Amino acid sequence: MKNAAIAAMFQEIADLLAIKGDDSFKIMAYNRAARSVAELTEDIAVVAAEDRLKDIPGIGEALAAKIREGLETGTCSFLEELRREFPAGLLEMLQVPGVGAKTVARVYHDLHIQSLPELEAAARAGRLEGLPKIGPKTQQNILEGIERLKRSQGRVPMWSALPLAMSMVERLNVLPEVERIEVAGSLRRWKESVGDLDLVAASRQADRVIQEFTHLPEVTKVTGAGETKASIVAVGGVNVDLRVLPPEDYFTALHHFTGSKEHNVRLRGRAKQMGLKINEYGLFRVPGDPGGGAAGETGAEDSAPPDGAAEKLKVESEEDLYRWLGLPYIPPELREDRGEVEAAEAGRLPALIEQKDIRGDLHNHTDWSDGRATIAVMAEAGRARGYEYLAIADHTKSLAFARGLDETRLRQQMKDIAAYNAALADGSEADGSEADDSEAGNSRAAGGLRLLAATEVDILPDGRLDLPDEVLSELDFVTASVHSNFRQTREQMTERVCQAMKNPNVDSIGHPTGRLIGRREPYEIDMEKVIDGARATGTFLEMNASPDRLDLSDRHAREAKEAGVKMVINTDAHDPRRLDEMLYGVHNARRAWLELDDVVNAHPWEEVRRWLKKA
Ligand code: DGT
Ligand code: CA
Ligand code: CA
Ligand code: ZN
Repeated sequence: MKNAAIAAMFQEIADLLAIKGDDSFKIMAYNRAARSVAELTEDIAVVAAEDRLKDIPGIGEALAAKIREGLETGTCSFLEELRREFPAGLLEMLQVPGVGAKTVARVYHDLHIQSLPELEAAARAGRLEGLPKIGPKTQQNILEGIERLKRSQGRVPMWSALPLAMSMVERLNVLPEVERIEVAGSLRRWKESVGDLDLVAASRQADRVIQEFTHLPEVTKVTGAGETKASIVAVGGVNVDLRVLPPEDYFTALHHFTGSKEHNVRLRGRAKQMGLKINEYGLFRVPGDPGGGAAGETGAEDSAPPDGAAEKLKVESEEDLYRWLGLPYIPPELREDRGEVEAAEAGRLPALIEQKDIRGDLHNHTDWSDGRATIAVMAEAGRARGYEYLAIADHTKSLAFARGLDETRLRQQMKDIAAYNAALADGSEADGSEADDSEAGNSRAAGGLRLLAATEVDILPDGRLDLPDEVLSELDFVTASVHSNFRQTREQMTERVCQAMKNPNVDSIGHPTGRLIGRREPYEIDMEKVIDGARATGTFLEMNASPDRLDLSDRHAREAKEAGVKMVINTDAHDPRRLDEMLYGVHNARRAWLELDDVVNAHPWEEVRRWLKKA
């Protein structure tokens, strides 16, 4: 029973309370606790043992007690009581995109529907549309949601798989029998969602490693355990495969199981033409068989260990493997067969953006709107990460539930920001050199963090902005985003965003498609037109780094790059810790082939300023 299990416990409580129609603040508190615990980088059992549970954001005495109960007993009595009130199938219905607690409560009370299959049957039979607030359109949306759920079933968002993978790797890595261990598969390629986790280990005692693996605390079920590989189901229902190899085979196996399958197929074809053979067992020179055979053209799988005639080549790193194939190293994020092999052959692989290149974050919230921290706390967090600049970009007034700022409050905030910058300039000892807990860019030359006066202005349904141009023109940086009327037609939504980009004060479009990975589809929008519009108007597009958004997606960002549009990688952080999500944004940008020149906030602010339309 560890972090993920405690988080799942709180999430289930929140969901059940919502179905029950309980107090919304209470529900929010459990939701927040679930998220906080899931994001915790420390082992929660350690935090509990050291009596530090209440340091976790959103955890007070009552929730701390439930965590302790969960750690001791594997559940908590409050959850067990709630579970007894409702059939288990109700939670399953909540997984359907677009189906919330209110709908579940209604179909349960009015139609006695208790499971997802029953919900689907009722919707198909048209039995939902008579219910209050459910018309034929809602019923249709529910059916589409069920279809979507079925399609995505089994895949989990990358951000929820990553901590699980890291924790398993850490636990196995301390074993004396384990010489190396790494995450492979789609997670190593930083894909936004993953089907299962693939771990690869080097050891001369595979049986010991398999034994430990199948007994990790994260394991809920062992689905297979052989001499060199094992599969388990982990908390949260994620499948994890482990392969253990002797050290001399480690890198070819790591490469093989990193994939993608399509990338591997391309490499196998190339190997074949060079008289080599590559598979999960290693890299071999095949005597007297240069370029022959059908597999050379198709790259078809040939995974049997080669016969004794083949000479096994020494591969001591992935670089070695690519070198044997006459190629420079191709980073995992590029291994999708999207032209990377051709680019490598031609010596034109992109020099991918790196986290250390990032100089600032241009979209962050504070407690002036729906953020959790003050301007000063966010500024300190930015400074600790070695940033040169940080934009305070709160919501605007039409987002009333987020306490969006009107003109008057925004002007007050601008004064506060100016005062912060002035104070910093006075006491200029407060430079970046104390950046202790920063992973990114702490090697950067000292110099105070500059706060930028910014906003995330709402794009209204008709394409106008939520604040007058007069005040927007006074800001350092303006991100414009859609937060309402997601169900407009494709034409309306495209026109809405293109209209906003024509405004000379709009520097960037925030989270351009509005998707939430695994939870909300992108709104209908013609990204090709948006990209054209961005180029024509000189507007940047955001690559929102929040791992449940990653919006633009890698594909759209690559298209934008090819069209000559610059992108901004922003965390959209609502609390200081979430500034660390820059990591996800950078890897997503790498999947989009982005280089230094493509990324606005990889440049000094003075340079960025010259790229703005109003410059
Ligand atoms: P996922 O799990 O769906 O997110 O995606 P991956 O890429 O992790 O796929 P997975 O777990 O099925 O396999 C891991 C890697 O193993 C994959 O990227 C390449 C390699 N692999 C798996 N099956 C095959 C195969 O049939 N042929 C080849 N060449 N490689 C394979
Ligand atoms: Ca996988
Ligand atoms: Ca797998
Ligand atoms: Zn937003």
